[in-house]
Amino acid sequence: MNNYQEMWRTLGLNMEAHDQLLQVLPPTYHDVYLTQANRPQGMEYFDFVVNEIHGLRIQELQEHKKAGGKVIGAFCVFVPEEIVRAAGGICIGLCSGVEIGTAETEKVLPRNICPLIKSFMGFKLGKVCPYFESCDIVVGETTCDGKKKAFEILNDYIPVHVMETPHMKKNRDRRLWLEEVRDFARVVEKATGHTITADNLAKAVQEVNNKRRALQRLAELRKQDPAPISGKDSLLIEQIAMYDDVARFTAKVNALCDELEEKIKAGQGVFPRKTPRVIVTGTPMAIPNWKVPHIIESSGAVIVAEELCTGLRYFENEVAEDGQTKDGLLENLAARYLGINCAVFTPNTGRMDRLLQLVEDYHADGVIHCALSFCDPYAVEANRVEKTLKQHNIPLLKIETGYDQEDSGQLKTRVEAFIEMLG
Ligand code: BJ8
Repeated sequence: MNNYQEMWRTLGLNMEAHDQLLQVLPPTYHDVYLTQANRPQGMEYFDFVVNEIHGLRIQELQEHKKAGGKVIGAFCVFVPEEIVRAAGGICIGLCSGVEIGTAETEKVLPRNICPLIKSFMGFKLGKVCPYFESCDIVVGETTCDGKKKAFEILNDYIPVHVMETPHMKKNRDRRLWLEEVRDFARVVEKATGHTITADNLAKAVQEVNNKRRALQRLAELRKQDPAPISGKDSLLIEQIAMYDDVARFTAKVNALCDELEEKIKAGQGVFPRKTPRVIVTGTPMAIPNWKVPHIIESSGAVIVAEELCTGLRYFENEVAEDGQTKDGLLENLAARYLGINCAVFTPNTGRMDRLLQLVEDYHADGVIHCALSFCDPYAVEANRVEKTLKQHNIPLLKIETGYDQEDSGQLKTRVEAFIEMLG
């Protein structure tokens, strides 16, 4: 990482704070990831990506920028990355999964606000994220109120384009969302200086669909018992999907799936057969937030699916590839993205139906609902999840937590008791 000091300085990072951040990651990663037994060999690539998290990928972004390319940051899986790709740009998911720059952040945001919002503001104000500092613009959305209002403040520090995401899925909401997608295409064209055409958009749709298909293939393999891969490793892959090079990432996930298919044929897995199987649902778990999955998998269960935006919601629906014109493809994009079951929608019955289906498909023994502290949409919707699962006699554990480790012991006790009950 020392080779990158000059690059980080040029990006204007706060070198002292950045060094501190980089010192925390390796020991945590070692404890959470590298101590797992029977990890597939294909995880080596993803370990390498984490090892180079502020190195090689940032260098690639800088080379892209030197050649005249633009980098666009996003915080939500509603942002259609295909549009950025079509215009020759790179779309990066900005992580927001760690407590950072709290003192600075609390000068502009209330203390008691969702840690994800605090985190992205902390990264920007503290100048510690080379991804953020590589972005030409970032894209916000009007999903929850906290994010929506925080983007007004963020706009003081970096240009922010906000997409109006509807909160219902009626026909008039669909029309509004399509207009937002068309507007976004115009914003991206202006920022990149490249015209989006039917051809470059069709190509981008196909490439991102291929990434989704690789992730779907991985998800499909996790239906097996014994589980061929841990939930923690799967989550890591889903987190990396947000910022890695699309073609390379797709190839690496497919290579990993080839290996897992062989292991399944040989009856091998990472946990013993009949290990209690859990589905995790709730707010996104942005890198490096591995707290709850680590607690679950070190308490005797395996996570078999994530009904999360860092999970199935990101890759489960593809964009229809049959659009003949640019506008036809934009319509297909708008339709696909409005299928995401985020808790900001009312009613959000699609999420309940999906959860029931997942429990059946993945032969899950129980569900853990995990909401970030102060996240009203998910904490309140937990009630609907509870009611739905109860009607079908599916055990549920509800957790609300932040990024700090203070409640880890207490959470572990609750998770262990839940898993024991499942067993
Ligand atoms: S599509 S889940 S990525 S909005 S956790 S900031 S909701 S207070 S992140 Fe999300 Fe898009 Fe929806 Fe997915 Fe607000 Fe809740 Fe915080 Fe949240």
